[in-house]
Amino acid sequence: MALRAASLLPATISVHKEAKSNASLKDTTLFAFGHPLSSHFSFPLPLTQELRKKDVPARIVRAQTAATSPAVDQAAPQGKKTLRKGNVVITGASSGLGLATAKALAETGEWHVIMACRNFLKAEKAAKSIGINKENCSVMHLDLASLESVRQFADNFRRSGRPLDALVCNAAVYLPTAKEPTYTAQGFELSVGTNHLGHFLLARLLLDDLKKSDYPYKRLIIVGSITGNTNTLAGNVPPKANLGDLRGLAGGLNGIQSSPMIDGGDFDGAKAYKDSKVCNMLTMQEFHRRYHEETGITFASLYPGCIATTGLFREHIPLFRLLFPPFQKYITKGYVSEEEAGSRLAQVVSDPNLTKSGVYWSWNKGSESFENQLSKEASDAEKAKKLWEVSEKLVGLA
Ligand code: LMG
Ligand code: NDP
Ligand code: PMR
Repeated sequence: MALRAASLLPATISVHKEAKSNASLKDTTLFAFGHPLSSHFSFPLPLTQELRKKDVPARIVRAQTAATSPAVDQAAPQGKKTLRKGNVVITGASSGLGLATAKALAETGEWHVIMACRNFLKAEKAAKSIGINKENCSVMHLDLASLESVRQFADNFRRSGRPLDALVCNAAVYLPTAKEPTYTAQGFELSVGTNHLGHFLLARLLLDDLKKSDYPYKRLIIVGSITGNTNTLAGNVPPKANLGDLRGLAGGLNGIQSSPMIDGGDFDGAKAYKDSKVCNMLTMQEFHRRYHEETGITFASLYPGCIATTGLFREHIPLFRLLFPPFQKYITKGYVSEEEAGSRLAQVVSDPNLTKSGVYWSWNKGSESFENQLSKEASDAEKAKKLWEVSEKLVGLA
């Protein structure tokens, strides 16, 4: 119900309905329904704020002013040139990593975060409870398990008139205990349908918006994972990711004419999730090969660490949910808090130094980010191309 009601709500609403003043209300009234999308340059930019430097987490490197960029607000006080607020869309920002990243970026005062969520009210409440400033955030409805909803989101976003400077494909579902597959609105197995195909369409539709951005750096980040990489211990815990020759995907993943699994095998929810993460990492690289040079957009993926406490494990058995965090904390030492993982992803979005494209970032405990090696399959350029072409057909782009 909440979901249906949410989809009827305006495309952009500031987090707290009672908001009365300042940028968020202004953004809403100015940018909401049917605002003609003209040039970004003539569009009223989100307000430049006095930046609260002391609140910025140490790991998020502050954006530098680019004196000649049209994204620089020339009218800043005392002749200081200040970068305008960036606009970042984060999918699945209603919990876990997405929410923590939204908070990390919003509290710099340099970003307006558009939380793209399937449960509008949950997202609003989450933003409020974690203390995200209402001026720096809005919620828009997006259900990645429906291609119609993805298209609607892209239209609504465009109508909001905001430039798009960064897109973070973060949302995911993990169904390790499901005995039978479940499906998206278009009949794709739910994990690959949501985590890969929904994001694939979203990113393709919003690519033009990213291209148009006048921000000094623009990025498309797709969250990956260690568990999709079979060159690691974690990636070797069965069932292992394996896309095979994509025959199940090519058949539509619908469990009727084709298998619900990408490789054509029997349904396994944990494998479907890991396969979807391989798709995420391959898609990022294929975007890079096709568009980086032409557009200057940075395409990147990352493994944020094992955030063993998030909602991702909600479908797992209670014993797993109880033991998994201490196992990761004390045995593998791969555990990170939601806050730490959020600051890592925020860094990939906003650090002016992380402009390298086609990269999969990782972190060692307490260290800087480093460029990590993907598994053979997750870096297979032929497979990435085939995945792109098959996915295009499934989402109606080819
Ligand atoms: C698959 O099984 C299912 O087939 C699939 O359907 C889906 O559910 C999928 O990924 C989800 O799992 C994977 C299965 C095979 O893995 C397991 O069964 C692992 C068991 C559960 C692991 C959860 C972590 C909880 C560990 C408990 C430890 C808690 C201790 C915390 C204490 C803190 C102390 C201060 O997996 C395998 O086949 C594993 C193969 C690799 C084995 C490598 C073994 C390395 C040993 C590492 C340490 C293991 C620790 C266990 C300690 C137990 C002590 C009680
Ligand atoms: P959570 O379950 O906490 O967050 C997932 C988010 O995705 C939620 O906001 C959820 O919405 C949203 N979502 C799910 N389905 C849809 C849909 N159909 N449409 C829109 N949004 C949807 O998990 P995490 O924060 O852990 O996961 C975030 C990302 O991090 C994922 O890409 C995951 O693969 C990745 N990751 C996580 C790791 C971990 O250890 N947790 C490790 C490595 C990578 P709702 O709140 O409504 O359920
Ligand atoms: Mg894994 C050695 C390190 C390590 C790391 C970093 C992870 C991350 N895991 C590691 C090891 C192990 N795990 C080992 C040795 C085992 C067997 C005991 C193990 C088991 C295990 C299970 C059953 N691990 C899991 C599960 C899950 O259900 C999680 C999963 O696969 O979700 C797809 C998971 C994870 N281990 C991780 C990470 C990051 C996850 C979950 C999240 C993800 O990839 O998105």
